[in-house]
Amino acid sequence: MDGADWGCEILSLDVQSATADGGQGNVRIRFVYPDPNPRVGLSGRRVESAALQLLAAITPPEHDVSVMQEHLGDAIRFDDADVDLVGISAMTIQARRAYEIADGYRSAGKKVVLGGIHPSVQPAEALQHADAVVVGEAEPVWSQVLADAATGKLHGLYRGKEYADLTQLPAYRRDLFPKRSTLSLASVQAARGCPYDCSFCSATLFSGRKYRYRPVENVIAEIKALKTRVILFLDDNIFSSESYCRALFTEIKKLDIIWVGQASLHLTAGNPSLLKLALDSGCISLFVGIESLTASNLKATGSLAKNRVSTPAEIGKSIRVLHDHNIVVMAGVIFGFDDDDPEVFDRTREFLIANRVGHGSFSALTPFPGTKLFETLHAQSRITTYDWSKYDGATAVFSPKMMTAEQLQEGTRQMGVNFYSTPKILRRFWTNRHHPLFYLATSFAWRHSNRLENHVPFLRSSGSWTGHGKSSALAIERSAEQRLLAPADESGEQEIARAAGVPR
Ligand code: B12
Ligand code: SF4
Repeated sequence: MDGADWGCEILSLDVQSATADGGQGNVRIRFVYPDPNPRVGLSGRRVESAALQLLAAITPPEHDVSVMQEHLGDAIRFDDADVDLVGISAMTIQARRAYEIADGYRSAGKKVVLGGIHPSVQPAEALQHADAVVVGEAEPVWSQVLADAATGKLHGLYRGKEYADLTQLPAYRRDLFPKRSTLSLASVQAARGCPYDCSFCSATLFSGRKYRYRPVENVIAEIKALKTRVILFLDDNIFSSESYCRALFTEIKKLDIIWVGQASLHLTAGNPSLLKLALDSGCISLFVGIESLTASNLKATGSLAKNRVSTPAEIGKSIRVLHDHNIVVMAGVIFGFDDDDPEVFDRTREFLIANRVGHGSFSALTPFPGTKLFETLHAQSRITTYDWSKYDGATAVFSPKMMTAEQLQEGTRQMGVNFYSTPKILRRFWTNRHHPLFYLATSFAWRHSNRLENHVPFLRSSGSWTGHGKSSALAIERSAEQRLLAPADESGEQEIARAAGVPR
């Protein structure tokens, strides 16, 4: 694939010509997905990395690709002789381990490139552990990275001038990923982007405000090729636009599959005919980020816009519409907003139980770097640790306004334990009976993972990590004006590279 396909102005040389001219185009690439807690090997939700599957797919065929998913049990070996370039993916929770792995490979003489959401928002920090960092989506710059690696010029930051064109997105390369006995589902992405820009979320920052869609026929072709009956849509909101959804669901309906995804309440409960089409196409469960039952929190974070309902009564009514369509609801709830007092846990528990919500995903509010929430709390000096391995959604990493950090952490933990007690799972069964196997299997899996984490305290607290205080602060200072697309004059890149001590 040529970088020009993505409208990338950074490219001056493509891999094909590097191979033809110099005969040195073959790069042996190892993609790595780090386990945030490799010592216990229990974390990282056992889901295959879509990022690695896509990176493998956009790598031209003249290169050799291998993959290591540490969270699925692959053992990292730094001295592997058959590797030239190591590409490591990282969310914030994985950053610490990603840097350990990067340092290990570099000590063994390998070139390392870091990418994914965390290196994209903390590029100066990431550059201290890598030869190169890809800021934002890989598609616009990946051929340039490989061309530079092939000619020994890999260096500094790579950042596309435009978002990826999803009409060109290839199907993920799944052939490199051995079949394992995990719960992993085949995942497919139909669109990227989110217009809502909630203060605590990285999606809009990373993927832009505008939805970018893959052609329906490409999504359908990919699903057909998967030859599986169960699909997970990776989209932040699979109900992003009515016209696209109608076209997509109409085609999926012909395939005889079942699928799960994430959605807002607006185009689901607010549009029963579209919801009915989703049901007919095989939708069995939706993750709905209700975030909070307190309207002032929803207004303050901007997340009122996506669901368009704010009172517990309205939210409950919307959930009932989903239940009426036999959909198992997973409610995403975040605790620790400025208007959350210690009673918030009981109020939320009662609401979820009264509304027979099938699944709940409970997180302590986490100021991920690059988000508006991060900037606000950092400016208010309320962030208590910059040890990214604690940014796991379970640990309180800032001082909440109306409760203590301990109350936030313990209250969030108790929510999971209490919600997934056996009597409570069974009490919700009738409402969620339409998909009994799915409901019970996933409930007990969640119950197990909640209990497991409670019995392994160092899954929550992996010790202090002070070595990166300086670089974090440095990148944080820039975060307000940080953009993921390259500025026209590239002065921003030079500034980051200089700050990281890497001349460009
Ligand atoms: C699917 C998903 C998951 C899945 C699967 C993760 C997996 N194994 O791959 C599950 C459910 C397990 C999950 C869990 C969590 N997730 Co999650 N997840 C997502 C989601 C919805 C899609 C990610 C995805 O696969 N996209 C498709 C791929 C193709 O895109 P991509 O990963 O962005 O990769 C592209 C670029 O990033 C880049 N890239 C990525 N890696 C690399 C590497 C190299 C070398 C290069 C060059 C480029 C590159 O190129 C790719 C192609 O453009 C995103 C939301 C989003 N909009 O991104 C959240 C998201 C990544 N998750 C998030 C969070 C917070 C979590 C949790 C911490 C939540 C929690 N409290 O438990 C956990 C962490 C679990 C753990 N312990 O590791 C945040 C991360 C924020 C941050 N700064 O870290 C996101 C962004 C959600 C959000 N709205 O804020 N998640
Ligand atoms: S929380 Fe959901 S609606 Fe809000 S910005 Fe993130 S993806 Fe978009």
